[in-house]
Amino acid sequence: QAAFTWEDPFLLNDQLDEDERMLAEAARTFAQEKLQPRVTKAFLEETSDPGIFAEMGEMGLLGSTIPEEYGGIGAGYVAYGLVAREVERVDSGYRSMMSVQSSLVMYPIYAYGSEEQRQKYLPGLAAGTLIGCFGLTEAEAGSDPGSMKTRAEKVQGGYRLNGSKMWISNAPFADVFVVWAKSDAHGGKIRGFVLEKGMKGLSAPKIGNKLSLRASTTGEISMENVEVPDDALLPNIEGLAGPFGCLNRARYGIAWGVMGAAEDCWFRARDYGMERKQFNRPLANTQLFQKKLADMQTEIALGTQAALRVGRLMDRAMAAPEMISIIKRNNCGKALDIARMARDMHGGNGISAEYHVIRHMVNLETVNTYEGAHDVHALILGRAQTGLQAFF
Ligand code: TGC
Ligand code: FAD
Repeated sequence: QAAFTWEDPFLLNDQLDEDERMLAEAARTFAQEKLQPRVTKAFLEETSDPGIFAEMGEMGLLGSTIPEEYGGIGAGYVAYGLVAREVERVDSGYRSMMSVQSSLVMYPIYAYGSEEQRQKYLPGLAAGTLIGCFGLTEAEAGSDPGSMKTRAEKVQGGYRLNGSKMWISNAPFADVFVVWAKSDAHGGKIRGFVLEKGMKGLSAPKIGNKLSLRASTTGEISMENVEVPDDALLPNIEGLAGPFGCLNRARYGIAWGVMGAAEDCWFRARDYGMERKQFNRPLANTQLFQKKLADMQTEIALGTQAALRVGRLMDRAMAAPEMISIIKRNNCGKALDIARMARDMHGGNGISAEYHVIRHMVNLETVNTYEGAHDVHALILGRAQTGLQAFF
């Protein structure tokens, strides 16, 4: 009879190659030794240390899929997903910092940028000496980014940008801003521009009082007649396919990341139930407690297996965006259920920062919403099955 490894029911680790295992192990050690000890304070004080980018860069965790000539490590998408899982095992906010930099800033510069743009920005972003942000969402254009109001107008030698972006991760301390705007010189089509901190008319105030994702800094981007040169335009993409091409990668990483947060909740709930006694026996010695552990184990085993499958397809350029919608939507929803369950299983202690599960729970509310809300991914999947557009 084959042995059963309860923490890794389908032997996921066995399905990885040596390089993937080594990178995941290095990411886990980094996350547990360098990030875990400071997360509670960062979350409670609603601050993130920008120095974390350089630490991640040194470990090769930023833009890991980008080729080495631009500062990446040329890793595959399974490896990228495994890193997201390890970082989010500590906190969704730290994974957010990493995935915005990797998938939403480095990827578009690499995939849609000129050779000069790649050389100028990618090595610094990979090292974490430059910090990036991605401006798509506006106050009145969230799930429907096609209705954005930000405009780029052609001027002599460049473009003038006006508009504002809302809910932008990393913006308050970003050096490099990938911003999406409708460009009059391109028939009103959406185009990407690379802006830099310090440009006249550009500011990025912090959004305070968040009760979720507090260890990641979020801001607005305000652009008042910001003039950029012609070479700030990302030359090789137009339309919503530009931002969505980046989002495919980030959403895929989230599908892995939230499984890391869910695993942390599951393991903590199990450990708590083994120790905590009520009615003269450990909580883990009750049927209801064990049923919850079984539900957690099952959803995590299925969710990580699905993420691995999509990752393998991404590495062969065979992953359709709808596959990514399935895993982003389902893994976020299940991780949120698991975190809520773990919070309940910890009783009163479950509301304390010391036990970590409520932090994961409130973080996952954001992760379930950003990069395509849970119901928006349902509509993407409904459209793919029926051919009927139900967004409007
Ligand atoms: P639709 O008509 O469906 O498509 C318009 C154009 O875009 C193309 N396209 C895609 N291309 C590549 N990958 C995808 N996943 C794509 N989805 C669509 C499509 O082919 C078409 O191209 P073309 O050339 O024919 O024009 O667009 P729609 O306006 O009907 O939008 C539908 C909808 C709801 C699916 C879409 O707008 C959507 O996904 N909304 C969610 C918005 C979202 O995800 N925002 C994320 C903001 S960034 C963020 O949250 C970062 S948080 C990160 C962190 O901190 O970790
Ligand atoms: P809305 O679009 O107003 O949606 C509200 C609710 O209505 C949701 O439940 C949604 O599912 C539902 N809904 C919407 N349309 C429909 C429909 N047609 N049918 C049925 N239900 C519908 N954006 C960036 O560009 N860059 C970033 O770095 C970034 N970071 C973020 C960080 C944080 C902490 C947060 C909270 C958000 C971030 N976002 C970022 C923005 C995020 O992507 C948006 O919040 C998200 O896309 C949802 O948009 P919205 O908030 O405007 O909600």
